[in-house]
Parts: sequence; structure tokens; C-alpha cells
Amino acid sequence: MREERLDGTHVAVVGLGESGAAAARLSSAKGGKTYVSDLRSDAKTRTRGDGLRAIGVDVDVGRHDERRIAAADVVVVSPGIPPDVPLLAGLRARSVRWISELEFAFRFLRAPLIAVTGTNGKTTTAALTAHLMRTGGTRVALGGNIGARYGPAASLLAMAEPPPDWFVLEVSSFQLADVETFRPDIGVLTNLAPDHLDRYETVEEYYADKANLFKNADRGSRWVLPLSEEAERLSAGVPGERLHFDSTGTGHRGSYLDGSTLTLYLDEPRGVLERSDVPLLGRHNVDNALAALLTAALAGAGVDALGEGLRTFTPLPHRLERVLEAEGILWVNDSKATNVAATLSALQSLDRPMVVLLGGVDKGESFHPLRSALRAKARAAVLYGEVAKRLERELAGGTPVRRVSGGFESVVSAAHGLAKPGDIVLLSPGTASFDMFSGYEQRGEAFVALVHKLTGRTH
Ligand code: UMA
Repeated sequence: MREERLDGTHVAVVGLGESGAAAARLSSAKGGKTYVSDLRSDAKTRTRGDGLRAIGVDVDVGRHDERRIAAADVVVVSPGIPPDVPLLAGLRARSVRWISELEFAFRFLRAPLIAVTGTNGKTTTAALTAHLMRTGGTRVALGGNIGARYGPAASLLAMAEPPPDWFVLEVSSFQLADVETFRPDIGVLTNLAPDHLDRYETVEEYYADKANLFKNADRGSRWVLPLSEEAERLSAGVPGERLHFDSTGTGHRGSYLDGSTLTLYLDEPRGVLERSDVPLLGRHNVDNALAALLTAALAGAGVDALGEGLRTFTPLPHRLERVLEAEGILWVNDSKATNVAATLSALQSLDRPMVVLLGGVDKGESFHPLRSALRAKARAAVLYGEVAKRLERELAGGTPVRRVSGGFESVVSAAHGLAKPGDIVLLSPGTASFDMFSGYEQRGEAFVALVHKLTGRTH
């Protein structure tokens, strides 16, 4: 049910991160009696709390008032809070139901919605879809899980005045976990692979949350799906129109590569753009582009706008980002690859000999799955950081490796020394960066700066 106002309704928001703060703002703007709490009491959380108090929200930092939360009419839980924390266990014991911030925001969205989920490629697909639609003249509000750098949390978007023509939301499994009425007009599933196994006990549980994308499907729903067994299984029997994107098959309704042409097939096949004119590296990005163009077409974008939008899209940093080409060597920043699956996907999707930079924190994940792809594609791997010794043991006997201790500059410079004209130097570390950096963004930025320095190019 779509809501207009919350006057007199007691709303308790759990968590005061981006999404909790956004939900509290939305609740307050709609007249709800709003209470928000967070176990953290660091300066950032306190400052956020002060900002909300100023608009009349009750705020607790450093504690949750469980009885007060249990007594609220609506309880909104932030996505990063695992279901087994004491507060949620307590609420469950009292038979209190809660909803995700996504569900809460959805109830106030006053324009059609595209929701993009999947294990990888969500951010690129959501951002590209929004860009293609804007190129066609549609007013689009982009946000959700995508992160503050690219768009606000769903609850802030829901406050947009006047509302846009379309909302495009990136949605995570955590946000889909506690939805009730959530129903996108167009739902996009990029792909499915195991992930977040620190939160879910089994892959099935993770997929089950993803399947909530389809929970309120009806005959008017439209689905943009990959041609994969898992996606078919997850969406089996779901009502609505189903269209597929696939870079390997051809001829199905949806989108595909016809030779080297990205092709849209709704009423009849229409060539949209040559692969070489799409400024995105890597094969998996062809799938992301096919998903985005199909979605934007379903939302009304014409073939000319799709071609123009694909050509003019600025790739997002840290995701197979082309840094520069110098001395015949192409430098690629894939710092967002913080797990082995992401690195594997990068290796598989590039087609030149490579020197690969691997390393960072030891998260305990096995690196064995990288061995054959490295052997097939990599001239050498440069290993660094806390996990370097284990990497060296697990990759022994395959691709030549060089373990580098010392700062990141020596790591990048070792890669430079090993690369030959025609090669790619790929930073796709396969793990987190916290032993040397504040996060993957800082790691990627350091890489880009060092590449410019080493090649003598201005940044
Ligand atoms: N907390 C409590 N009590 C507890 C446990 C936690 O109060 O018992 C508090 C924490 O101290 C924290 C808050 O609850 O302050 C939880 O915040 P959060 O982790 O939900 O983070 P937000 O800042 O609200 O950011 C979230 C998404 N983060 C996660 O899902 C982990 C952001 O996605 C998203 O951009 C933002 O909402 C806006 O929608 C980030 C992400 O990494 C980018 N997502 C994951 C991914 O893409 O893989 C799912």
C-alpha cells in the first residue's frame, strides 16, 4: 500500500548510518513520531544524531531502547544489521515485525521504479541504466545501495519534490530481506554467485533474499534476467513479462551481441552500437551494458538515445577502470575487487597478457580458484600486503610470482618492471585493503596516482 502521511504514527528506526538517517528524515517529513538509535556513539554518529534532533527526531546514540522500539507502530531496520544481533533477537522474541529501509522508502515512491539487484555489476548496471534514460530525456532519480557517491539512500529519494519520471534503485540482498509490499515495475537481476557468506549460513539463504525481488510480482511486472540456470530457478513461475540479456547467445527476445553489435530485440532486432564503441572494459561489462540497454528500452528510451548513452557513459572508478595506456601497457584499476570471485571475473574478462597485483588483508578466502585463470592470462603476479606469503604458497608452481614488501609504490613499480608492451597491468587485489588503506577507494586512488607518476603522465 502506498502511504501519503504518517501523522501520529510511532516510527522506530534502528541504525544511524546512511539509510537509518534517511529513513528518520523521511518519517519525520511525513509527520511520524520518530525515534532512531544506534549502538555506536562515535563523533560521526553523534553529529548525525544532532542533525536529526534539530528536525524533531528523538535520538539515542550508544544504546537501543528495546521496549520503545517494540512499542512502535513501524520498525525500520538498517540493511547492515545482521538478523542475529541481540536487539533483533529480542524483538523476535516479542513477536515484533520489522521492515527494511527499502520497504519503508518504497511506500512513499510516487513514480515507477526500476530495481537492480544481483551479485556483481549492480552499480554499473544501475548507473548506466539511469544514464541511458537521461540521454533519452527522462528525469531519473538514482540511488539506493549504490552508495552516497553516486546517489542517496532510497528514503531520501522518496522525498524528491517534484518526483522524477522514474526511480532507479540499486538494491542489495540485505535490503530485500525484510520487504512486504516492495514491487518494482521493472526488476533487473544482473547475475548470481555465492557472496556474503559471513552473514548467510548458506548460499540458498542469500538467494532466497534476492528472490524477494519477485515477491509481489503481478502480470504488469517486467523482468530483465540473465540466461542462467540459477536465475531461471529463482524466477520460475513468477508472473509478468520476462526478457533476457546474454552476451553469448543470440536471437532471444531481449538483448544480445550479434557479432560485435549490441542488439535490442523487442518487436524486431535492432542494432544499437558496436562493442568497440562502448567505453567499458571487460566481457562481463558487455552483459551489464546489455542489461542496462534492455531496461532503459523497456522504460521508453529509443534506439538512438541508447546508442548515444552507451557511447557517452563515464565508467565508474575502481571497477575495471581504464587508467591510461603508456609504452604499450594498459593500466587498469579494479580495486573494487575485494574478493576472489571478483578478481576471477576480471581475469576472465580481459584478453591481453597481464601482470596482476594481488594482496591486502587476509580474509581467509582460498586463492586456489585463481590458479588456472592466472596461468592462462598472467605473465606474472605481484603479491603484497599482509596476505602475500599465503598467496605465494597457494599460487606456487603456477604463474611466476614476485612478493614485494615495502610500500605500495614499490609494488606498482615492480609491476611496471615486469610488464611488456601489449600487456595489461591489472590491480584486482582479491581481498580487502585495510592493512594499507582506509578502503578500496583509497587503494584505487593511490594506484592511479602512482601510475601517472611512473609513466610521467599528468594526473
Ligand atoms: N548497528 C546498531 N545495532 C546493532 C548493529 C549495528 O545500531 O546491533 C548500527 C551500526 O553501528 C551502523 C548501523 O547500525 O551505524 C548500520 O548501518 P549500515 O551498515 O546499514 O550502513 P548504512 O550507512 O546505512 O549503509 C547502507 C548500506 N550498507 C550495507 O548494507 C552494509 C550501503 O551499501 C548503502 O549505500 C546505504 O545503506 C544506502 O542505501 C554499501 C554496501 O556495502 C555500499 N552494501 C553491500 C554491498 O553492496 O555488497 C550490501
